[in-house]
Amino acid sequence: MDMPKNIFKQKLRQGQWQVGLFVGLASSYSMEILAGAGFDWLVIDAEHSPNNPASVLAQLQAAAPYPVQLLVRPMSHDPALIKQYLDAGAQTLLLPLVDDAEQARQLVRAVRYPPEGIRGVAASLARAAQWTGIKDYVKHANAEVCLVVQVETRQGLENLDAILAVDGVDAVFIGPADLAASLGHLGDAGHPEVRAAIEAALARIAASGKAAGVFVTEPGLARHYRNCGASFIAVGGDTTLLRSAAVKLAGSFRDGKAEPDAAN
Ligand code: 3PY
Ligand code: MG
Repeated sequence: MDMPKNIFKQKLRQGQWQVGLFVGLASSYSMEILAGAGFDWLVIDAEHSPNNPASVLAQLQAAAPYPVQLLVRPMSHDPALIKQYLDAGAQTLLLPLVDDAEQARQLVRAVRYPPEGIRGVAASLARAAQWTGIKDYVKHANAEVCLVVQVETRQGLENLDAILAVDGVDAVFIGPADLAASLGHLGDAGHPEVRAAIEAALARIAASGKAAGVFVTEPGLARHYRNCGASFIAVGGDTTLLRSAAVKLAGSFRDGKAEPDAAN
């Protein structure tokens, strides 16, 4: 079997518009529903959600038959954890809270085999390598791995140009919730200062030739951020979709008004 191409990475390089969803329910069963829903990409969240390499593996397996690209967001920059997700078959990783170029360089090293990096080698134990079934997996792996770093703090914004200059960083994704908190506007990602910072960051990322991404839930804002330079966006999360649909349904069968959706 030949090395599977990383379609998400190819499309990032071509500047193609890709729409995705955060997946936090930590269930291979609901993952399969989402995998067939029509998104370009889904990111399995193991930063905030109760996921681990075993539960992420089950979700990667559930989504595999569907035409959707899978990303994994690890809880930390730990190279040992990164190695497990890559071996489980994640080709694209979304790393949270990348604040400076040195962190970005260490992440590039974590996702690559030597001599460019430090990823440990055990193709016989790796689903990604089809347990040696993929021809020359270890020789092709570095080229197919896609590294997306999240810039979502004041420090990250200050160091954005240096982060963008790191070879091996394929894209930068802005996290509005953490960025708002870091800029002194906890819980208010729509604050004008946060919006302005996101707009400026997207333009800088796009001007650098790397792909820019952002989390956004309003269609109008998605169009606006696309005009600012974003080429891939997350438009929500499975937890929020389930909750809002459930609250709406429950409310529609009561006399009183339905509980309003939470802001975050
Ligand atoms: C954030 O908003 O902080 C995220 O990490 C996801 O968008
Ligand atoms: Mg965040």
